Amino acid sequence: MWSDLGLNLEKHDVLLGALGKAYGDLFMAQKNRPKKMEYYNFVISEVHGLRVKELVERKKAGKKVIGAFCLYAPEELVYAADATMVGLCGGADFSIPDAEAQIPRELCPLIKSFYGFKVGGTCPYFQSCNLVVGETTCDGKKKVYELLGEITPTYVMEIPHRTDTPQARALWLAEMKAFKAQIEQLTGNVIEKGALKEAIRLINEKRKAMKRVSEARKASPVPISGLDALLVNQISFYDDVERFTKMTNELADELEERNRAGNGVASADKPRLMFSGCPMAIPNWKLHSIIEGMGVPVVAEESCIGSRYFTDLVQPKGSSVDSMLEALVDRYAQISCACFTPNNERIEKVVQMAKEYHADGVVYNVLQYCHAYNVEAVKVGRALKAKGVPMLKINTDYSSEDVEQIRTRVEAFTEMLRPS
Ligand code: BJ8
Repeated sequence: MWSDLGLNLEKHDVLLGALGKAYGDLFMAQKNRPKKMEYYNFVISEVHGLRVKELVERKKAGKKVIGAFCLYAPEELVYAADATMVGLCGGADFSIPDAEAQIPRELCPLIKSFYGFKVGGTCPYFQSCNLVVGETTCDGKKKVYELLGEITPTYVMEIPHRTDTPQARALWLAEMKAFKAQIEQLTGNVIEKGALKEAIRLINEKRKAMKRVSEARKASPVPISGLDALLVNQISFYDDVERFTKMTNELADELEERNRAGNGVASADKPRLMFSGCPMAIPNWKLHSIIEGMGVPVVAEESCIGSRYFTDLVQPKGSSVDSMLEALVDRYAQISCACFTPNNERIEKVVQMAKEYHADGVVYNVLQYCHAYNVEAVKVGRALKAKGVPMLKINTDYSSEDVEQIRTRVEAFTEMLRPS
């Protein structure tokens, strides 16, 4: 199967070895983990095994696999056409040298990581895709999609950078329709209203399950570590949707039970930190592992691999395809990525989340060269300060070189926080 996918087997083995070791060191060493995390352990152990086999089998049955790099790719349309979507954002340092051999070093690590996975032939998910869908969000991604288009079929959605004008709304609807047509052409399936309604239900249920897990983290003591919650969010981007939803609801049941019993993973006298900023694609566990390695729990992620993915649901107001497309636009326009301007909704959401999750402080993650999140940190920090919530901004990449420096800064930050 691996050679059929065109994988670089030698490099792929090195990657799997490193991933397995990091997972064992960081996740399996945690104390008092929820029992239902066993499922996610299993998914990771089979991350480049069973799940890829499922995708390959679907393809053999004539179905299509579509890769995406951003929350703005409307997955409901993909599932309505009986195709499967997988997230391809790169969170590994491992693939960056392959990227840097071809594209500038001065780029966000998330972009270099996914590009490196493709040119190095080391990601079976990338290799399984019939099409990848990019989007016009940040400049780095836009330009790299042009290069990606030279080596793999790539479709780019135009995402308006404002939501407050009728022109932006019209563009969004037109792009939604164009994407639908593209998916229909690729799959040979016309998206009918029944299938679209069912796909909306499917993805809404998945988001609701993830939201239940997130809600449970408002309790003190917190019933699940930030690392485990982050892992659940990371896995949501490539696992089978129905199975993932079922298992995540079971995890949420266990967390709610833990909360009733006061059974937590961190001492209630520790400060609670909220995470905000750039996404942490799998296997980027860097900041969470540093913070929680000090016994300080991370209780929420205001991030695309976090709240921005599951907070808003699609709410159809009618049953025609057109009205459901409108509902998709309504929902997708609510994702407050820093690539938007103005982006006051995000500032308000961060402040609101810090309050709801009883966060004593916010760690703000900027991936190197991500200007959008870096600049927006000014407004976020100001708004949090006005509510008495301190923020620590960390500018980092995927290397381990700055781990000790970050640890020292987080230590100093948490020492001045008082648990609420
Ligand atoms: S909706 S955050 S997934 S664009 S971190 S690549 S912005 S330079 S990942 Fe993103 Fe969609 Fe926005 Fe979310 Fe560019 Fe910044 Fe890198 Fe980023």
